[in-house]
Amino acid sequence: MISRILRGREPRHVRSRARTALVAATVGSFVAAGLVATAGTADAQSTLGAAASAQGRYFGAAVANNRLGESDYVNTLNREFNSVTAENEMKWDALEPSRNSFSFGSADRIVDHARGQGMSVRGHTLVWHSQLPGWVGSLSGDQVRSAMNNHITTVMQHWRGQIHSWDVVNEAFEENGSRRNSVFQRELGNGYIEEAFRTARAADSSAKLCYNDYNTDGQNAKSDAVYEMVRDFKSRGVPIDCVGFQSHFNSNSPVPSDYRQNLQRFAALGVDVQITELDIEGSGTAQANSYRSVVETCLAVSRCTGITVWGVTDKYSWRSAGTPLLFDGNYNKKPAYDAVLSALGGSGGGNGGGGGGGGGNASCTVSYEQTDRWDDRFNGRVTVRAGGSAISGWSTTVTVQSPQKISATWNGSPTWDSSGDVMTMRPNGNASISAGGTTSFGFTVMANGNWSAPTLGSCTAS
Ligand code: G2I
Repeated sequence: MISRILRGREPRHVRSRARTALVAATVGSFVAAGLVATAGTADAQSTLGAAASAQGRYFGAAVANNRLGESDYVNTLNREFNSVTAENEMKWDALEPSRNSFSFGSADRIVDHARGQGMSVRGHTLVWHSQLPGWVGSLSGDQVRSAMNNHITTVMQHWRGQIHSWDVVNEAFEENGSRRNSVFQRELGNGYIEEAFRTARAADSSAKLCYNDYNTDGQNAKSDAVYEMVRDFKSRGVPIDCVGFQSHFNSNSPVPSDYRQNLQRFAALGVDVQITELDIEGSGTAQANSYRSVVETCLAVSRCTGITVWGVTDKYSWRSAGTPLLFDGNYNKKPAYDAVLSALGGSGGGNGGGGGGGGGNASCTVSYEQTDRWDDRFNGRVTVRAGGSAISGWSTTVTVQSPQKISATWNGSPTWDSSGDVMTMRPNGNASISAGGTTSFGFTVMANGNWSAPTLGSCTAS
């Protein structure tokens, strides 16, 4: 039954074979890589990611590659979040500083870190007027078209199957709802956004494709223009899966009173909505209340699939002076953190700790994502996350639907029920997990015509 025992990720040659098969296969209903099934414990969750996961959402942070060497930064990231966005490393100037010469190193480090932790990744961003290298601005006409399509294709194929959602086009509208005067708009006209989305779908059919913007959180001329574009795309079959609402708030631009209605009207068009760059300037109770209302808004909209805050700690925020994030400069949890955790249904934070959250009994949660797909089988990964206390053992079940068969496993010790459909997985050298920390195991499912995701039982910790 167990034909291969591997540690960690699939080796490179297996991964590239998967990519070849993926291109050859007709996969109209490809399941996006990402968190698709979760199972929690009866206990309230004590980290943002675990609490969001129990609500069927992700909770992410923007991260900077050059902070990943700082232990408090990385420990807080690993403990609390289950999704990441590269704050700058996937922008055009970082990835393609000169024409057709790509440098993926810094962004690869972020993606590898996230995947090693079982976190999903948001890709930010492919087509944007800002952080655009000078050479793009000096192109004209069809040169812009080929540069745009080449950039989208090369970048998306580099991480094919590894990015949950891509911000394909970012900030293309002015406040009055007209199109922003970028090189793309000037040289290619209104059709460039549609072309970018079509190119993106062809490059990685497993990624959700988002349009992302700021000051579109409430209903106004700008969000009306984006709404009309999404409505038009959906009616004509232009591929778009999600709309990102950046949600940078401060006293001049507070959380709008019609936030929920606005997200809901987009969701009603048949797209997911995501809160992609949340930060709220302020402090204390006022800031906590604003954060709480944002979380409640997302939970009230069933297609609001997750929230990303625009940084881990106030000290590295792009608006550092406004202390807009959930952890202060010493990585202490702020009142805003407690408000977010409790709005997500979690508990056990407490001010100022910055440590591992609340104590209590050993607990864990599990989440599943598909990591690869061939024309006859797919690979899945289950991430096991400890609750507020360190654990020294765990087990969970993975149930597949006949005629599916699990043909290989790695990073775990499986046992099987008599039908062969229910696998109970226990540790294989990865029993001990620190509070909020994770491990993962993986497996291959022979689809035999059934491509449904396996279901997970609850996680039992000791
Ligand atoms: O401006 C806030 C965000 C608005 N939505 C799109 C996001 O991509 C954008 O992020 C910010 C980053 O947080 C900043 O870190 O984008 C800025 C650039 O437009 C980023 O700032 C840049 C500085 O301008 C550069 O001088 C610096 O080299 O960050 C770079 C890396 O630290």
